[in-house]
Amino acid sequence: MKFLDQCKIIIRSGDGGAGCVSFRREKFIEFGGPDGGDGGKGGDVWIEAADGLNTLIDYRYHQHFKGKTGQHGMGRDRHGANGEDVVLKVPVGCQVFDEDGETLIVDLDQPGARVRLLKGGNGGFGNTRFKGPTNQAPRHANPGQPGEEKTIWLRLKLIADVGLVGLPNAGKSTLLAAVSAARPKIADYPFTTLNPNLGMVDLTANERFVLADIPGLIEGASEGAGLGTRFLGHVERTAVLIHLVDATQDDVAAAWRTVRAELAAYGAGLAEKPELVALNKVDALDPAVRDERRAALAAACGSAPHMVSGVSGEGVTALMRAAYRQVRAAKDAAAPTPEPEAWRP
Ligand SMILES: Nc1nc2c(ncn2[C@@H]2O[C@H](COP(=O)(O)OP(=O)(O)OP(=O)(O)O)[C@@H](O)[C@H]2O)c(=O)[nH]1
Ligand SMILES: [Mg+2]
Repeated sequence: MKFLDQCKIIIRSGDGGAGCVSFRREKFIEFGGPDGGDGGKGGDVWIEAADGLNTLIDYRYHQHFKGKTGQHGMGRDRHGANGEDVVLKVPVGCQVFDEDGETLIVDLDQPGARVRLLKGGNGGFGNTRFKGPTNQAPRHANPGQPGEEKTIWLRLKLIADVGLVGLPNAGKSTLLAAVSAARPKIADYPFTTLNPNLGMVDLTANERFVLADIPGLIEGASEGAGLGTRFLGHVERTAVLIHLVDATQDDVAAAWRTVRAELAAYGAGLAEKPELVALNKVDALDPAVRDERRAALAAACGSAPHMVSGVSGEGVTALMRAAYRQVRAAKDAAAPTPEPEAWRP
């Protein structure tokens, strides 16, 4: 399935139905009086976060959504039927922005979250409603209220617990494939990954988290170089970033700094997020080079990097455990689990 994480759509709520002008006419009943019913309400436009969706591709070819018009009122005091609502189903993690692309209207970060974006127009009053002591036979009714129209942006920010960042070819996709059932494309050239990939990492039956692999970052990505930094939105909500540095390059410290600079330039709190630095592809180095590169990277980032290899599996479990600890800590901080009651006989 194609992946699409941003699109613009036009929504419109339904117009209200018009009220009716009608008079009661029956044999032997003189001056039957007004009996025009009200119009029905126009359909609303709702948006709902649905489980099981992971792209906005449905909105690529269908961009206009309109609530139905309410039915007009009818004689004999019959009310028009309300117009049907439209419900836009989007993946969990979708944000809705105003036409300017910046004003956040709603963030659908919980499955089942449902919000009304536009309200349908009210139906107009029929002439029965205008009956009064002075005007007992009103010959007018209200038209229905028109619906509203709006252009909105849908932007998907995937929900993952841990994000993988690094230069192109750092081995991010290889690592994701090593620890989860995901099968991302892996190849020996930069920008193999064009869209984010998610994988579920199962440490034990109840210790699991979602790992996101995103395209590589290069120097100047925040100014649009390479694939840019837009896909960093998919790791904005993670608890921790795993920063992979390819150990087979000469200057590992510079590689680390380049990616850090791009994270800082992107903003949105990515630079402040906990980071696990990992020197990857250590299987390809001889011990002397290995120690030298580890020292160079440690000096740059200020902590001992994890030594891992997505190919041989070395250090991978320890790295995933460390990531899981951060995920756990972040979850506990968000919603502290209540202390179990002490058991007393
Ligand atoms: N020796 C060795 N090679 C690796 C390791 N991990 C990845 N590679 C190789 O490095 C190359 C790039 O791997 P990918 O996993 O596609 O790298 P990526 O970071 O996802 O790259 P982009 O998607 O282009 O950003 C591939 O040829 C892999 O076989 C590793 O641990 N050891
Ligand atoms: Mg990749």
